[in-house]
Amino acid sequence: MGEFFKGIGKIRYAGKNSTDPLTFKYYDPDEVIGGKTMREQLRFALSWWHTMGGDGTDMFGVGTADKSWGESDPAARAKAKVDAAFEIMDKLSIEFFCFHDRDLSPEYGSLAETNDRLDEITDYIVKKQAETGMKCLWGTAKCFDHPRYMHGAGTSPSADVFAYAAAQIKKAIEATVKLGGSGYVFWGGREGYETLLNTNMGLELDNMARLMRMAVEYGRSIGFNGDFYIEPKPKEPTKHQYDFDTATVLGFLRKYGLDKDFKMNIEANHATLAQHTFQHELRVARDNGFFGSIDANQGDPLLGWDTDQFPTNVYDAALCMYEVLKAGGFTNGGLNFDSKARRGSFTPEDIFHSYIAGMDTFALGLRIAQKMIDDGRIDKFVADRYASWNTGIGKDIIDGKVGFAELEKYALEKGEVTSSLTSGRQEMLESIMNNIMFSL
Ligand code: XUL
Ligand code: CO
Repeated sequence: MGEFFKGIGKIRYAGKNSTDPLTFKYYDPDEVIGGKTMREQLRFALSWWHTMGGDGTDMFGVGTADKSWGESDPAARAKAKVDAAFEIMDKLSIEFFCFHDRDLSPEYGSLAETNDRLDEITDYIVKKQAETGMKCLWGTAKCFDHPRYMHGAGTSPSADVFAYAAAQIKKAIEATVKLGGSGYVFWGGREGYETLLNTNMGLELDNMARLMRMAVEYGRSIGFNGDFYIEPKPKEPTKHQYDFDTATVLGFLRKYGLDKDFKMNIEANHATLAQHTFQHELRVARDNGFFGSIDANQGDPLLGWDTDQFPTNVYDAALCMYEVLKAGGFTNGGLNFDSKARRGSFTPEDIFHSYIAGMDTFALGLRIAQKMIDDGRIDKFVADRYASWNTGIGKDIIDGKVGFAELEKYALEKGEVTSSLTSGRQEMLESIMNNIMFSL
């Protein structure tokens, strides 16, 4: 096995004054922030699909980057991909990876052969994991690219397609367990509809829940004790996707009794496609006890689709890490870069520049988020803003001691209440945020 990235050594932390682009300026894996090392707080993961397979192909043109890893035969390429992925992870100090079944090994003539070939690759990965200590963050099944899934997988009108998807997911869960994965993701790119004129939405959602229940039952029966995740996204490729956003998914999970086994995998650009901020989606998950894992990327505010760019927006990363720290940090989850270098960034070094940019952005985000918490001004402002709920009538409402009759009496006695209001101080808080960010 040769070296794929000759001339690129191990990327080291060189501090913020370094001008060497192939160094980390802010990610110092062993530095302790908020009681844990940065590597423990951030749990970075490589995405097998964009990094190892994505060659820049788009609707208007063929790929620009060579992701053949020197092999034309699919099986040899799948194995070379493993070697290249482990080299990238080692050189960037990334300890986790995420995969779709078909990223690891493609489809062959029959499901049986496809499964056998996948076993060969996962055998090889297990060997590499034993040598290096690299871990699997989560696995998933690619139930959206093959034509059989044109109308959905779990929500297909065809029961045969549902059965095929179940078989594929069964195998993907087995692969995840074999690789020691601590998560299993459902992202429903084709689980939705183009028009309700041809769609039995009620049956499709019931069936999606049936598929997820079977996945939980099977996963638990073979020793998977990690988290199942749903990764919400409102649209693209389907016009309307059922897992629209975190709030919608919560309603679904609770309706079907799946809420004990599932958490959220929040993707930044999916949040913005749902017209939410990244922080909003994380807050909804955290407040409901469903925070799990993150697909870190960013969109382009001028484009209405999922551009999956490597994250460089430090403001968003700081607010994200603030939610992560407030949620108690990651347990089974981590920060997976579901991000791809731009089509014009086609050279092997661009993989390294992209990850360095994303990892440094989240390292800065972590540093700032911890500072926001230590500084305390923002948390104190919010606590003071809601102080009326700690005593008096506010506490009586929370304690269930009063109803409409008592509140009417209180309001009649009190008279006009505008004097109880205080300023929301948005501009002051945004200024404090800038002060915290730029005084690092
Ligand atoms: C697609 C997307 C997927 C999931 C895994 O928008 O984010 O790559 O992360 O299927
Ligand atoms: Co994703």
